[in-house]
Amino acid sequence: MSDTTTHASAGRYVGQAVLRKEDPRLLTGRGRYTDDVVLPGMLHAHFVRSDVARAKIRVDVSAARDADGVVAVFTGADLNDKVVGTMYPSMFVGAEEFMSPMYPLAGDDVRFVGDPIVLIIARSRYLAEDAAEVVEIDYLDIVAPVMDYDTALAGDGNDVHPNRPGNVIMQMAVPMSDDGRAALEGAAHVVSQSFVQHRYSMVPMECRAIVARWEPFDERFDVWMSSQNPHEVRQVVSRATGVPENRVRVQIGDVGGGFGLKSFVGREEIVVALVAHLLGAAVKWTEDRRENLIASAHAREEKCDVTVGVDDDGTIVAIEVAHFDNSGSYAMPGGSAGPLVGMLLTGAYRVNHLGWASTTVYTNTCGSASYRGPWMMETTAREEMVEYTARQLGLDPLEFRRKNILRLTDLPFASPGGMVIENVTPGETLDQAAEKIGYNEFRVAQARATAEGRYLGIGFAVYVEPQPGVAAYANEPAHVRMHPDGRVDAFLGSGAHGQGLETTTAQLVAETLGIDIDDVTVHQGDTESTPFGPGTGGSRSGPMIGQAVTEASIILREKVVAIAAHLLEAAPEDLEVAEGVVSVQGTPTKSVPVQQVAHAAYHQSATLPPELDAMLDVVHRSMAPPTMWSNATHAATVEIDPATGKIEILRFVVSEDCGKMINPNIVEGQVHGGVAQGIGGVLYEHNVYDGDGNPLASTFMDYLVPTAHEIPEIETFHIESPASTVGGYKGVGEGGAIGAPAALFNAVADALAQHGITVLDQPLDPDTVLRKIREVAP
Ligand code: MCN
Repeated sequence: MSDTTTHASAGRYVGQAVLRKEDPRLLTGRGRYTDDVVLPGMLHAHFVRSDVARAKIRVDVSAARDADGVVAVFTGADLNDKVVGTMYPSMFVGAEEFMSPMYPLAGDDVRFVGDPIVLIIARSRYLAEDAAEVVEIDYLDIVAPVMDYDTALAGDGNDVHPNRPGNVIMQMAVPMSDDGRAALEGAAHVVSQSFVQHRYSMVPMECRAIVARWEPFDERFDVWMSSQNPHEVRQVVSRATGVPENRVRVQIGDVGGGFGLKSFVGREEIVVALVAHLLGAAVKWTEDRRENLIASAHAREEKCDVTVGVDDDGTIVAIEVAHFDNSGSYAMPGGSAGPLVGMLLTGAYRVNHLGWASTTVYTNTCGSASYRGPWMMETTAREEMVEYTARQLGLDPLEFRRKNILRLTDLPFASPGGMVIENVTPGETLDQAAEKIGYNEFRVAQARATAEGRYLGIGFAVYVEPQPGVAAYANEPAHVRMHPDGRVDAFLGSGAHGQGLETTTAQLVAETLGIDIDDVTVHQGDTESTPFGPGTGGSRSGPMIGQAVTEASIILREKVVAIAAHLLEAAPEDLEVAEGVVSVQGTPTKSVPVQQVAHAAYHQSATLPPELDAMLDVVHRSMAPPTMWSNATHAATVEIDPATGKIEILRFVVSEDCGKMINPNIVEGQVHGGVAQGIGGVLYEHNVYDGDGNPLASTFMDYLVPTAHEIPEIETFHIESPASTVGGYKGVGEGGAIGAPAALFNAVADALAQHGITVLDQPLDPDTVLRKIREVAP
């Protein structure tokens, strides 16, 4: 269900629910994923991984080297000194000492179950896995792993990495100002509580995968990889192997979901490229599901201790938070969003004082990576705290939010986290979500149900989300080319991972150029033909690719119009382009098809005035504002079965504002996908470990990803307040995963609170919920 009635400005394509161009290919099984790449003589890689979380190791690979079909076997001793430059992502080169250590394979010791120890290269994956059986690994000095914040921060020399003493990856703080401290301490009510979020992960359909081929005689590196960022892959491969960037070509093809996991180049992928270079061969590695669940990357294991000061009239005067992030043994960049959790903690509220501290620790677990809205703990902690505080103070949570929420009239708002929030509609989406979910009616029904011993609850979450416009994200390229037949190619610097950029880009180009959408082909993910770009991440392709493609198309349209003006002997300003024809406004008979203009540009250049720029090829770099914001309110209602602890989601409503929608279908698909991941996170998914550091969820039998059956209908509503970017588009891709967890958690907490039960932790599996219920109603 959706309500997209606010499409006053919808064009022929932009704003329309155009069917996705990529779907016929994907839905008929004709997508081309990395594992589909098969090269002559291609070798296969298999990693032998640690079964122990923390130990010294002694490795004997002699039998494996002699095994059938084995071409080479590498240990850390063979490989770790072969990295020519660095394995770190471009944005962290030079800052390696502040990041997790990064090297190809385990050396003398292992740091988590799944740590890659040996790489076997064989003629087939089966032979490589057979050879793994005869690799001998002795685990010596097995010691208790560091698993949690307290052990990690105990300061007793119990270090996960000897060269990272104290187990702290990152520690930052902006303490409360004196004024803020006075406001907090002087508030009529001060409420403190801790909220935790458990470890869950991205789980793409296609696990990580790479095919790397080094041609020593051509000095050419070809890499096919499942990635969100082809140009970054090229840089990383170049730095790690020493092959110059212009000798490396990266192609990403179709990507079966990235969700942040594929933003950066992982350790195993770099190892495969390194080994392909050393062997002068083509090598393929496709991560299997077990590897993906235990050793690719995890996310979300975080804790926030929050204190809120509230005046008697319900005004929030100050918030203080201590944030802790368990980022495992080898955190990928982005796996620790600590500072952003602190800076964003006041979120969509008119709060003037904030103090925050954030500590990210190493543990003997799988490292973390960015996951759709990597900083979303700020929303989880804040929104759970808002409802908890309301309950403590006897306030209605909706009215408490309304008292403090930012509305259009409050903007721009200089947040105490140091950001300027603008072009957002938190109050407006809150009102819309409350109305659509029928808040008042639900409260009446809930009171009746509670009296009957039923467990009904309603919860909200409101967030504002920044889209980055700094560092590598400060600009975005677009290359638009019109061919002699009038058809157009658009080349993007990004690498789509499933979010529909082929369609939305074609919509923008066709709309701006006034041509048919079927005459536009979008190219991305090949470093040889596309302009350098920062890849897909941070929900910025709506605003930034949207802007870049529109600007490039405007420049191209101006060229087309200038040539048409010459052909029609008219003034350019009198011309318009629509439906593939350039015509004089008001005199449609005086016209020339775009195709004829393009033909003239290429084939009649001698007859065109020399000052006319007839090169129908526009390479454009578009500058981003420092930050762009989008926002949404999520609302959920649930009923809990007190006999089993099972949670049924009755309704899930999203009121979102991603500015003007390029494609409402795609926007809603993005919201639905993110919400499904949020629901999975709260109710089903858990990368759980035992106390010895053994991962207990290593198959889909134990790691429960929700299916369509578990996901309710998601009712999506829109408010379209434009951004300051050209086109006014704002990001939407991550929002579902940011807002859904807290809204669902709050609904469950509300249902339990009606019966005097408090819940503060996730996951909310039936066992946990039932135990809570039995504590008060045995
Ligand atoms: N869009 C639109 N109108 C807007 C804004 C966006 O039509 N006003 C469209 C865009 O053109 C794009 C899609 O919506 O096709 C998402 O755009 P945007 O919000 O800008 O997000 P990105 O394209 O930058 O995608 C990144 C974001 C992130 S960070 C993750 S992680 C993510 C995601 O979106 N992972 C995904 N969506 C995913 N969707 C799929 N299918 N698979 C993933 O791995």
